[in-house]
Order: sequence, then C-alpha cells, then structure tokens
Amino acid sequence: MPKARKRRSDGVPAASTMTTAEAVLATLIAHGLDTVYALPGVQNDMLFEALFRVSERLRPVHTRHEQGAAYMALGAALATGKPQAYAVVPGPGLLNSAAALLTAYSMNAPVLGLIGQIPDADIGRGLGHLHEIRDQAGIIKRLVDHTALIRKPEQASRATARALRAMHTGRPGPAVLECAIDVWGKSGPVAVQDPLPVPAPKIDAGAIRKAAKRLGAAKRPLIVCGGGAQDASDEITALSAMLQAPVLGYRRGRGVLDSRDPLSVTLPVGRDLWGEADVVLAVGTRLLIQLRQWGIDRELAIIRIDADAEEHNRLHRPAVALTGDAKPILQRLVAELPAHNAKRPSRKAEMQERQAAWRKRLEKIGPQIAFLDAIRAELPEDGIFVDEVTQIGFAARLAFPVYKPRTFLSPGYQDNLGWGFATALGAQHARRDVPAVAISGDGGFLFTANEMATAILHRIPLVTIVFNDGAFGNVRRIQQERFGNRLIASDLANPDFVAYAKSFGAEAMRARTPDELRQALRRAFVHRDGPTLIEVPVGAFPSPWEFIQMEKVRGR
Ligand SMILES: Cc1ncc(C[n+]2csc(CCOP(=O)(O)OP(=O)(O)O)c2C)c(N)n1
Ligand SMILES: [Mg+2]
Repeated sequence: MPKARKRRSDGVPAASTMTTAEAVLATLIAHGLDTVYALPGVQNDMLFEALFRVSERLRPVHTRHEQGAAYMALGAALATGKPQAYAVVPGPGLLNSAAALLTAYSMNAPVLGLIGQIPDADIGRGLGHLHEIRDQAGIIKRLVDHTALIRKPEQASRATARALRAMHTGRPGPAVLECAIDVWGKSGPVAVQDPLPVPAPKIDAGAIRKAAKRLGAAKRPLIVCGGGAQDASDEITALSAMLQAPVLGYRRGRGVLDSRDPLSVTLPVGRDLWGEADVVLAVGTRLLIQLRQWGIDRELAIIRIDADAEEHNRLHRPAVALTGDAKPILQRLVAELPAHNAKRPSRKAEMQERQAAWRKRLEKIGPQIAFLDAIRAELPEDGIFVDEVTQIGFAARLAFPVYKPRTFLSPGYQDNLGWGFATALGAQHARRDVPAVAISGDGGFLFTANEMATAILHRIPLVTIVFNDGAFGNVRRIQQERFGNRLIASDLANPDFVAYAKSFGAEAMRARTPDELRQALRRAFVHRDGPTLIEVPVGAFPSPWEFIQMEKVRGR
C-alpha cells in the first residue's frame, strides 16, 4: 500500500493515502480475514488490482459461478464461526450469489458481500450500464439487515468495520457493501479502522435467578439447542449434567452436546421428551418445530435464550426470556443453578433405553443409516459433515452421530437443494486441518458441480459422496406415494460422475455398498492434495418423513 507513515502490529499501515479498495482490504485484514471468495469483472477491476498487492495475506479464491463464491464464504463462516467475505459484480453477479446470501441470512452466518456498482453518478438513472439492475440497494436491503454504499475512500474503512460489527451484533448475519466502478480506485486519506466494540446486552440478573429456580425445581427438564448454541457447548454440557436434562439438537443444534452422551437426542426421542417436559430451556432456536408441530400447553414453562429479543414472543410468551449471546448467559446460569437445583439421580439407563427403542423404530430407514455408519466410522471425530437436501441427509439429521460443535453443517430453514458441495468446499478451505465430507444427491450435486474446477485449482481436499438414484428422489417418492405414481419432472439424466470428476483431474471412485463406501473413504481421506468424488449408485430409499413431520404431543 502506498505512502504508509507507520505500520500497526498486523502490518497494516495505520494511516496513509489509499484507494477505496485498499482501505476495504486493509480493514478486512485488520479484522483477521484471510480469504476473499470471488469472481471478478470490470466493475471490480480496481478491487482485484488492490487484492493483487495484499494477496499474501488476503488470498483470493475464485470460483466458476457467483453462487459458488458466496456458498464458499458461507461454508467457511459456518465451519469457523468467523466472518468471511466474497466479492462479485453487480446485477447478475449479485443475483447469482443471492441464494447463498439468503441462506446466510436464515442461518445467521457472518458473510460479507462486496458487490460492485455502475458509475456512481449514474446509480438509479436507468441508463442501461453494464450489469445495471433497478434499485440494487433495495434488493440487497430485502436480503440482509446491514448494507451501505461506499462513496469515497475516506469512508471505506469505517463502513467496512461497521458492516463487520453488524454481522456480530444482536442476531448475527450477513452484510453487504456496494461500491461503484469509479470509486474503488479513488485515493484519499484513510485511517484503517480497528474492530469496533460489539455492544453486548446487559445480562438480566433477576431473569438468571428466575431461570435457575425454574430449572432447579423442574421434574422433567429438557434443553433444546439451535444454531445459536453452537459456541456454548461447554456450558450446555455442564447444565445437562447438573439437571440430568436431555439435550435436543436437530440440524443446526447438533454437536452442541456430544452424541455419545446418553442425554443427547435428536427429533423422535426429543418429541417424546417434549411431550413429558415441565420446563424447557431453549437456546438459540426458533422452536418452530416444537411450537408449531408438537404443540404447547400451560403445563410447560419455556425459558428462552436468544440473541434477538424479537424472537422470544413470536409464537409463544416464555416464562423467562434472556437476550444476548448464549455463552455468557449460560455461564451465569451454570453459576447460579447449584443454589436452586434439586438432587437428581442419573438418567443414563433410562435414556439408553429410550434411545435403543427409537433405534429399533429407525430401522425403517436402515439402508440410509448403514451408509451413515460407514461415513462415521471413517470420518475423524472433529471431521466436518456437510448435509444436503437428499435421502442420506434427511437420515443424517436424525441419526448421524455428531461429536463436536460446528462439525455438522445443515442448511437452515431454506433447505436449499444444491448448497452442499460449494458450501463444503468453503468449509474445507477454511478448515484444512480436518477432513470434510459432503454428501449430495445426483440432483443437488449438479447445482454447483462446476466448482470441481475450483476444488482442483485451489487443491481443496474435500471428499464428496454423490448418492445417485437417477432422480429428484424425494420428489419422485412423494409423487409415487401421494399422487398415484403420476411421475412428472423428477427423472434425471446424469453424467458418469466418476468420469466427470476424473476429467478435472480429481480422484474418483465408485462404491456400491456401505462396506465399499468405507473402503473408499479410507483411501479418500489420505489424499489431502485435492478433491475426491465417490459415486454411490443407489435405488429408492424408504421415506424418513414420519420421523420428521410428527403429530402434536401437547395442547391437543
Ligand atoms: C433450491 C431448491 N429447489 C428445489 C427444492 C425441492 N427439492 C427438495 S428435495 C429435491 C430432490 C433432491 O434430489 P437429489 O438431490 O437427487 O436427492 P434425492 O432425494 O434423490 O436423494 C427437490 C427438487 C429445494 N429443496 N431447494
Ligand atoms: Mg437423486
């Protein structure tokens, strides 16, 4: 960077003449980011020119489609819990990235989009500039909570720091910065902004005591975890042990309590427990399934912890509501609880019995579980599993054992087919130290299969398993079971997936049984220099839906 007067400890010049692009990038570096997932184009040429000069510290990872760039940033954010950035051109570039941005919003993931713009003076004039789109800022505003247009270099660093702060303030989530083609390269005096302090809501001591009393006196307490509990694993584990309370985690809440703990449960067992509970502690979850599907009545008191105060009363008024990050609140609760807690015998034997009974009933989806067992047997305990909207994924959400937080990445309520492969590439790129495995159906994989080229170029050692049934299998089964076998728009023509992957230079193999999958994974995890694809040809799988969409158990 030019004309630096003095350097900070992170090597970023403290104050100097810089371009807007240099100021934004220096601020990202000052906030600890080390990668920009990106797809270049003329509006962002000056951004990439600046990136060239700092690319030792802020590495560009370019993809083959903007959705790949944004999904990779999302995967990196989910796997690390840290902010991640992507950069794309305006108009079609923004829209191509929009499904990932939407998913980042629904998953509360700290993803920063750097989006180009047409010439500053012409924004909003409808002149038909390259990639112009009507009211780009308005479109972005509907997708994220925080967005700003950078208009000059003097503003750039503070605007970037503000966006990064917003991504961790209250409910976390994505943010977007727009910058015009003629503004990225403009120079001016810039002071690089350090991370701004994130305001933390004061923890309500009265509410902590109330919650501790309720929980301490509860006969059948239950803890429900969502994505907001991912960074509070130690505290949830401690509370669960003190209360002998089962911990229900489904999808985004999985891995908060280790699946090997007999108190760790997923959906079907969790529903039984919900039906019996007198007090529920809900941490970082919307409780949508519980309140909408399973029901609620006066016998059940709910204690909610959520970063977003608006979440507490959306569906039901809780007995106690605590607003803020789960971890510090739960630390206070763990300290307060012993003064109020009843003496509690171990529920280990009872929980083991309940789990065994449900494992028997889940034998209905035994074919899926056999493949999951093969994956679990080979994936190390801290390895990352990236879920998809596919038969093996639906079963994984119920039955794949998860041992650590942030190692089971499952799309939030968007449940958007095709997120998996590119998101997993981002997760693996950001966490090269552990193996990552993505599962996909043949339908979902081809949404971003082009990013195999990205995996090769950037040597990302992701292992991808494609379960190929020649169909949008989930759709096809619904048509068979509910629509008299009138099959429409659910059959698929596929490439030879092994040949496809090999044509990029990836490792690729075929496995036909759970045993063969296990052997293939063993070979794949050793190969750390680039991607591996394993195709598993499969037939139709039994439906898992009776275990996911279940009847009411309360408030009938
Ligand atoms: C973005 C998006 N489009 C469409 C759907 C609807 N959908 C859900 S599952 C599915 C089929 C999935 O097919 P495949 O990936 O092959 O998995 P399979 O069910 O065959 O295992 C579709 C189209 C969706 N969830 N998300
Ligand atoms: Mg399929």
